[in-house]
Amino acid sequence: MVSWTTNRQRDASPIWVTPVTTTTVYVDYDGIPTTGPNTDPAGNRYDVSFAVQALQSRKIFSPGPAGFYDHAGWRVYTVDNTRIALAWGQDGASSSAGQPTELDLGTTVLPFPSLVAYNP
Ligand SMILES: [Ca+2]
Repeated sequence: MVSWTTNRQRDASPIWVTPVTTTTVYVDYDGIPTTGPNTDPAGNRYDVSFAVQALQSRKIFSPGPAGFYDHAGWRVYTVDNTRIALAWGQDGASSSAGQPTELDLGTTVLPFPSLVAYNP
């Protein structure tokens, strides 16, 4: 009999972000710009931000809680029009050995620009 156990005490598959130029990357965990503890220069509410150097690969981990490391619905953005590339995938440095259900998956994150509308 095989016992399948997984270390669910950390986020083994973070979001990876790389900006074209040095910028601040903002993360809003629920994707709702009217909620969150902080306010960006554009007036949107967000959860955390990071200063990221040009072409640096920065990992962004889910805050949890343990066992529920979910990135669904996150909004990752800049406010200075800096283009960023995002991917989601396993981080070998944050993974555990012998974790059969800690899947080695990954994908690019497609950009969805915000709709800007106004009444002239
Ligand atoms: Ca929010």
